[in-house]
Amino acid sequence: MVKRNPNMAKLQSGYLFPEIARRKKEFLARNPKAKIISLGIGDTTQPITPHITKGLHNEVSRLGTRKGYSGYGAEQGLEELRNKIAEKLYNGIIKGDEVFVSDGAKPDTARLQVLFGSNATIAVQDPSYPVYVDSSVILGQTGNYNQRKSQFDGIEYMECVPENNFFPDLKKTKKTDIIFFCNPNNPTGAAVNRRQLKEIVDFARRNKSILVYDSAYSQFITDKKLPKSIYEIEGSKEVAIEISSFSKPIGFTGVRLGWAVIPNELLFEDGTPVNKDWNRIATTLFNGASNIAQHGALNALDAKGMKEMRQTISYYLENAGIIRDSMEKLGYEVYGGRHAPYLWMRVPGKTSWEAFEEFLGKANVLTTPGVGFGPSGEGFLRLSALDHREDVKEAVERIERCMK
Ligand code: PGU
Repeated sequence: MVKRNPNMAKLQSGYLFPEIARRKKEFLARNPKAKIISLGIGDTTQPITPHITKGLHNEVSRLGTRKGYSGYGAEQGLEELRNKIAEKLYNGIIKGDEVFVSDGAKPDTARLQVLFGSNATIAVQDPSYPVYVDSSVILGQTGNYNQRKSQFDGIEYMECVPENNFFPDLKKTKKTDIIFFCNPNNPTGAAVNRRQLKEIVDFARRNKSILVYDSAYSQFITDKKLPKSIYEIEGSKEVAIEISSFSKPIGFTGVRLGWAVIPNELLFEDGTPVNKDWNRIATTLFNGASNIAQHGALNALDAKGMKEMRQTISYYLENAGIIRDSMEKLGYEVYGGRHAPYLWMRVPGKTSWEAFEEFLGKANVLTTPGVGFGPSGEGFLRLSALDHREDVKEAVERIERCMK
């Protein structure tokens, strides 16, 4: 028999979201009549808007014709889309040939870990999107799990809590090869200002680290003074990769489309351009994003599509406002929801999983336990606002009624 990859055994329980789905199923088996509303996984609910749908549709029709058919595309994505991302989403501060279109930010994270290899060391915000830590564990970068600290010994956890305004103390942060930094942050919803982002870039430059900046929620930033992209910060091109996604802003969670930006200036120690190796990884482990999805995105990035995108985002942010107002009325300490579709809420006197079970049991509302995002998330819940308005309203009504 084949020996199991020992790194798989180091992963703590199942991946967070399937674990939540499992608990939901268990609850429904015990309470078959319960009507659960999910403010749990950050999955979109609103239909893809008309102009973007048209982009998808037209490509499907073309594929059904002899003249319009296309097979494998460029692994890096359609040139037109790469240029349009650079122009419309980055105002030309990066170039099209630095954009690598993909099937999403999650698979790009996994491929980046393969690129960095098993000897790389990583730092993460604590709490953060669990994929950074879990992919690092799978690659064998992490050392052992420390039960007492609820941390992996080989990972640098940068505490981001209300007490430090969700911004890490970099004086206390050890040097690592890679720093994962998600802004606006999942799960806390916190968005950094320009000065803070410059601190992160300067820190990476001093330590000669690579910063992997996850901007999956950047389109939710409504304050024009706040930076959306890492490349708005001087000196970032020599240290930063940006990964991002069409999942949340245009409802492509199921369609699947994202991108990574790897600037030409970013080099490894021996002088090899990082994007040369990324190209090798992309051409070997990935066969290009779906041509249908890419044509949807082309429409999303013209004037009509961008307007639709803004409308979708406003809808979700209004949901976030409804949830925030209600939870504050109930006396909860609530963060986020202004530049991200997530609310981050303290649950005093309870563990995250206890609060998760209580919300599910009493109000039949599914949430995400904060501890699933890292040890500093203990004692918090994350609520997603990516839902139908009527479900959001009903969920908060139920919480107000049942959780007083
Ligand atoms: N990056 C961040 C920070 C995310 O929160 C998510 C999705 C992704 C990347 C994934 O983007 P794709 O482009 O769709 O691959 N986070 C959701 C969904 C859970 C999951 O497992 O991805 C969430 O609820 O946190």
